Amino acid sequence: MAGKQRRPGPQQLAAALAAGFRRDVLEGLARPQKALPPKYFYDAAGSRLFEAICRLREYYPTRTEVRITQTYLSEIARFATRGCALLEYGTGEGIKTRLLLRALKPEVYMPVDISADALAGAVKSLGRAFPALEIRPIVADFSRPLEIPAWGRARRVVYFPGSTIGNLSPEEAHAFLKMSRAQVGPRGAMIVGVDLKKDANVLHAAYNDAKGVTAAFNLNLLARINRELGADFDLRRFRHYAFYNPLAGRIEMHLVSLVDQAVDIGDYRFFFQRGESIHTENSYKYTVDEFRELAAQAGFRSAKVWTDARTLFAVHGLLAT
Ligand code: AVJ
Repeated sequence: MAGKQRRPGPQQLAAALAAGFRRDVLEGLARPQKALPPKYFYDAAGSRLFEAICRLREYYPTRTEVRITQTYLSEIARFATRGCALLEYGTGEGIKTRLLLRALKPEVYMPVDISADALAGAVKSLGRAFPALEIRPIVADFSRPLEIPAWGRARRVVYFPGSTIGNLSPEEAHAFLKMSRAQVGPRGAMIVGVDLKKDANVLHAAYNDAKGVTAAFNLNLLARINRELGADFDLRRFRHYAFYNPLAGRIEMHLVSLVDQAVDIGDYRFFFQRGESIHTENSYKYTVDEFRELAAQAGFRSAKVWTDARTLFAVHGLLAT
C-alpha cells in the first residue's frame, strides 16, 4: 500500500466501528418507532446463533441456496467466467463461497465485511483450502458507498449470496445495485441470492422456529448493547416477535417490551411502554420478476435465474447493460 494514502489502521477502524455502533443505537432508539440496524446482529455470539439458524429444519434459505449452487455450479461458473476478479459482500459461512471458488478459480478474491474478526477467520481457513488463491480482505461497511482499491485487469464479478439484499428496503437495494454496477463496470456481472415470495406460513415458521434460536438471535442484539455499550437491558422483559407483512412483502422482526420500563445506555435513558417494539430487521422477499425489474433499474439485466424444485429461493445472474 502506498505510504501517501491515508488508510486507517486496524485499531482506528475498530474505534470508528464502535463509535458508529453507539451512535446508531442511540439514534435508532430515539425514533418514534424504535429501531436497530440488523447489521449489528453479527458479533461472535450472534454469528454462532445465525449458523445455528441456518441448520434449523424451518429455515430453508441457506440449505436451498447451497443446493441450487451445487446443482448449477458449472453453469454459474461459466456465467461468471473462470479467472475473474471476485468481490463478495460478507464472508458467508463458507460452503457456497468454497463451491464457487473451486469452480471459478478467480484471479483474486476480495471478501468485504464489517467484522475484522470474521474476515480474519475466513481468510485463514480459505487460505488453507485454496493455497494458490490471492485473497484481499476488505474491512468495510458495505451498506455505505465504498471504494474497492485494486481489482486487477480481470473481469469484475460481485457475489452477494444469502439473500442479505433482503435486509435493505427496495430503495436501498436499488442504490446498492447501482453502486455495484458502477464497481463492476460495463463488462461486469453480479450473482445475487434472493429469497422468493411464498406461502406466509412457510415464511412465518422460518422466523419463528420451535427451538427459539431465532428468538435468541434477536435478543442477542440487546445483550450486545449491554456488553459493548454498558446498557442495562433486562432480556427477560423483551420478547421476539416476527411476522410476514404482505403489503410490504417482507418479514419484520421486532423485540416487544413486556412491561412499562426504562433502560439506561450510559447517560441516556429510554422508556418503553408495555407492547411497544424495537424494529430489528426487515427481510424482503421478491418474485423473480420483481427482482428482475429492480436489477433493470440499476443497470443490470437478469440473464440467468437458478431456482430449486419448490421455488423457495432464486439465484440471479446479472449482466451489466
Ligand atoms: C441473513 C438477512 C438473509 O433475513 O433471513 C435469519 C437473517 N434473521 N433469521 C434473513 C435472519 C432471522 C437472514 N439474512
